[in-house]
Amino acid sequence: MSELKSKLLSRWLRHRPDAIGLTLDKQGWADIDELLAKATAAGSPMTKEELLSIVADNDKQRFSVSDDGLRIRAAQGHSVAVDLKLPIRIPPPVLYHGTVSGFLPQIRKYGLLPGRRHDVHLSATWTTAVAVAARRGTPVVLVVETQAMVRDGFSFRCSDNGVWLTANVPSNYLRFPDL
Ligand code: HQG
Repeated sequence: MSELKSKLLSRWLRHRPDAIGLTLDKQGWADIDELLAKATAAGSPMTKEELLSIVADNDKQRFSVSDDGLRIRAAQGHSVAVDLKLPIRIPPPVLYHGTVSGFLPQIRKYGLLPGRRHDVHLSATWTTAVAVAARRGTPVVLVVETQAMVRDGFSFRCSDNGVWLTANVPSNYLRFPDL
């Protein structure tokens, strides 16, 4: 049950706040009481206790609650127009991107593109990249030469839950496995 509710929260806070008549502020925050009232009115009732336990138990810490406890937002993964105002940070010298072999011809040609999300999502560890890729099929992990990208002026941000974000990764910064 809370799995389903967690998916609904992701949907409302990343992609479809309008599905329950919710408005996010420019930085992606929703008022918690308003969200609960609108979810209930839209036929998907959720209590504050349920919401807070979804936030606390979420396997990937997908949600952040504001310091005053009044607001909630998704840590990353939005398709709606928000600016999380995450600070620019220097990433580790390499990061990883998990994908599947069917996408490789396009990635070799165009590099990593954000698609419908705001940014390309990169993982700090090989293991995490494998898990991201496994959602789609047999994992293929690309190594991203972030040190060279920083040198060349690309900027990176890191979400509250440790996902590294950048606008795009041209293929010359990618190391492809020998398949
Ligand atoms: C691929 C989950 C063709 C890319 C995960 C990926 C992550 C291209 C797919 C987060 C391409 C996009 C993000 C290009 C990239 N041509 N395909 N030029 N460039 N791709 O879901 O990185 O559960 O938008 O390799 O754990 O898979 O939502 O991105 O396979 O953190 O919290 O296009 O989503 O987190 O897929 O996953 P996605 P992603 P949550």
